[in-house]
Amino acid sequence: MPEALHTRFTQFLLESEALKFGSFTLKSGRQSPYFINAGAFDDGAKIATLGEFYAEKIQHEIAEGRLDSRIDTVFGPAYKGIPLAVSTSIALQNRYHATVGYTFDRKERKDHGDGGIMVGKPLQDGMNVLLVDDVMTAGTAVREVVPKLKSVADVNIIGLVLSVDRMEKTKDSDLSAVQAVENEFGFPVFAIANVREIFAAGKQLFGEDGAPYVTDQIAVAAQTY
Ligand code: OMP
Repeated sequence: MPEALHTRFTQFLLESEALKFGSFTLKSGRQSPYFINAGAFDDGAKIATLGEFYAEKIQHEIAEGRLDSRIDTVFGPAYKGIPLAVSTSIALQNRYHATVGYTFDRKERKDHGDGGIMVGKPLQDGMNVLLVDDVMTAGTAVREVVPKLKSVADVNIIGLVLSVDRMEKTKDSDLSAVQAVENEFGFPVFAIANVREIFAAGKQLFGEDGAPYVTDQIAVAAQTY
């Protein structure tokens, strides 16, 4: 039987050194003993593999009936979402013969040429848009980008696919940030892996005594969810 998607993804995160242990200050100001850096997928081989993980997750969720099979464009918020949207649309084409667009936003409005705030497949009313992003902690990034998309066209956002769900709780409820976003916007959020799966797979890959430093770090990091 092939290894589970999240186990293969954990191996890829570790090999690419995208999963780091130490002391990190997050965007939200929280401290964390681990950090997922999507910037580590910095060559053609890694970004192509990353796109294949996204495409596999998307196909799986479509097959399970949790995600609409009609995707008009994959949207990745600037900047880190740009290579995600592009590599995912390439992988959907190459692996699954599914032709979908890719779209991303400009951080600053351009006032010459086409003058738009979006690049790639133009957004139009009624289009099915699938969001992709790297990591969700508090959901700040997605809350910024949804109104931006809606200001351009009345698109249907059919879901959000992340690399990693850090499974962090919101400040004022028992919900995780992912659950809060699902409730707030009414679309499903999927992650190729969540931290619980990553740390479980990490232990399995390293063995209990194979790499004490890593397993100790995993134990500390696991206390955050
Ligand atoms: P939210 O927008 O609050 O959900 O935070 C997620 C963003 O924080 C990501 O898009 C990254 O820019 C950054 N981040 C990581 O990349 N990896 C992490 O492990 C944690 C964060 C973070 O700062 O929370």
